[in-house]
Amino acid sequence: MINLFRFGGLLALFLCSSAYAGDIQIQNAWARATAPGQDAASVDLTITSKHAAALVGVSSPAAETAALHSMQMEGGMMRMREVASLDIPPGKALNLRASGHHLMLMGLKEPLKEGQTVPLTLNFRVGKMGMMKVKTRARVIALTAPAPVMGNSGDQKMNMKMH
Ligand SMILES: [Cu+2]
Repeated sequence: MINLFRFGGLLALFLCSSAYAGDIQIQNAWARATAPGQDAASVDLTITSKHAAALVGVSSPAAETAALHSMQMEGGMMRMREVASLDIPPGKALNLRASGHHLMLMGLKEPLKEGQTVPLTLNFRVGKMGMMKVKTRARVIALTAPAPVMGNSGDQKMNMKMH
């Protein structure tokens, strides 16, 4: 039995050995402060992955549950629904909001206040290399603030990678 367990451990290590934490970058994660009585919040962020990957899960100690949502207009109403995974193309910055997605935090343990940060753990499946967890923090902006956009330097980087 002990030998079997050991073999399993080595195998897992081998499968993960070609993906590194720095291969997936999360930038500009933010959420709005919650209004009184609001116990859910949506989070936007930008993901850049060196390898083809898929975002397959999210969690936060600040909320009972967290999920990846898509937003679509249906019959004149904006509807959101949970999606199981989101493909991240290699080497391109993918902004959740621009792609019609957001992370949804549900059952917030405390209201979100401007200036706080919210810890998030994103789970990715990276090609055949297995699962990878990436931690980030979303900054909380004022309820009425406009959506932050990537700075000029970030945009230039994005363009260079796309050509
Ligand atoms: Cu949502």
